[in-house]
Amino acid sequence: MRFTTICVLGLGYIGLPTASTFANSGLKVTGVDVNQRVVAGLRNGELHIEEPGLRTLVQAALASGNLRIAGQPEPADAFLIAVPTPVLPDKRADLSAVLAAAESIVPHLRRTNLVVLESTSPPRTTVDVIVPILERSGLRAGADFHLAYSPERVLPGQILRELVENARVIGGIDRASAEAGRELYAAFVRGEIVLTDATTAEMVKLMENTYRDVNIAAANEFSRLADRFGVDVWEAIAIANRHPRVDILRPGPGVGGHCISVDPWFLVEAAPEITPLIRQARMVNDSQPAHAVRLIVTALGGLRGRTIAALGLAYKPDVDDLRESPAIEVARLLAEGGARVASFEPFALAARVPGCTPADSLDAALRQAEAVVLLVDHRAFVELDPVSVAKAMTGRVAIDTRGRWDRRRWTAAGFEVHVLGAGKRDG
Ligand code: SAJ
Repeated sequence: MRFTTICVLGLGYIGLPTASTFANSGLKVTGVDVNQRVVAGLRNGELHIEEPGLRTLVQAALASGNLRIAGQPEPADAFLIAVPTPVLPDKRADLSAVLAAAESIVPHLRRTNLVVLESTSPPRTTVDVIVPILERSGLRAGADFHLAYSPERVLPGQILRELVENARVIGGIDRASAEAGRELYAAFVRGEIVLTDATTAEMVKLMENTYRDVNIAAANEFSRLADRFGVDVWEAIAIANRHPRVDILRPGPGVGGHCISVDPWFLVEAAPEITPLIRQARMVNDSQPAHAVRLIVTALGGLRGRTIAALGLAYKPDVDDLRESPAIEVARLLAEGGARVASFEPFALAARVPGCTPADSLDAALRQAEAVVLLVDHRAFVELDPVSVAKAMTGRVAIDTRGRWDRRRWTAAGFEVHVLGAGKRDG
């Protein structure tokens, strides 16, 4: 094995599980983070992020002696950059963490090293941005050291399994770099390892998340059309999806998380004049919280003084992640419109939304409520018993922005039920 030591820069949702998995596969890993609180916490076995199974994985890696946590990089056979690339308020990619990480490697770079960028990045970042930085070492990319781009593609909530089982794309700046990447990741990847060039690998990552965003935007627009034309979008999608070449995703209150709601902007920024569809899809999904609020306004005949229990604030089911969450935006808009909103997020009880009162239990959220709104389809919310919910509330209005509640059961329990995209009334 050519790689025995590896330095992982960035110990977040991707870097930490990746560093720990390499360590548990027998490599000597230095996990680096610039945040001193993260470094201090991890040295004591304390995690700053939530992901099923991650604590056990990290503790095993630390206990084995193969994972060391540090504040700066050290010489190693391979360097892996897994730092965040958020978007700025004007939707341009913020590459500052990637640049800083690459610069921090320069003093330690040696002949035959491999450097891998994993952070989601605009097309050509590896060849146009990373190469010149690393060549400040005096070494030549390709001739002296290997360089590759390998996107992470794991689903939050299932990171540990997907890290190992998913197909892994490795794009080298040349064939030898891609081959070196394959040798490194073969330490733990069980899925297929596909080799390509660096810019193709960057595009693959952005295309995957953009495809999903555009598909959800179509579903969201279908939900608006269904509301307009008296059609139940859920029934219509279920029927359309029986077509062998159609697979429409689910409408909802919008698209959140730090991936799908962010990555398409990298393509729009890189080539605005040829990406009108991608930009428009982003705008449809970003305006969907306001559409959900319109549904609620119609259902309640206005917002001022109405008491609403908002169920869920996370960006998707059964995670604690609140980043870019459309549920938060809906709750905020309801409060801004004058409603008295009790918000309840069982996975993040400390979550706060401007203008809303956080509830520490479902009962506390429902107590004063005339309306209950499903914003996140956490399993516990989907499985709620409408009869018990009715007993806990003062009113009988149920609004489902996720298309998950059984209308007949909720109606039978005495609720007036409104579902996003269900323009058609029962019958
Ligand atoms: N959503 C809908 N309707 C749907 C599916 C999702 O409204 O039918 C919403 C969700 O509620 C959520 C958002 O979209 O707000 C994104 O959720 P998600 O589960 O689709 O995706 P992420 O952001 O958690 O993870 C994605 C994944 N990408 C793809 O499935 C193509 C994951 O594999 C990537 O690794 C991850 O982005 C990433 O890090 O880029």
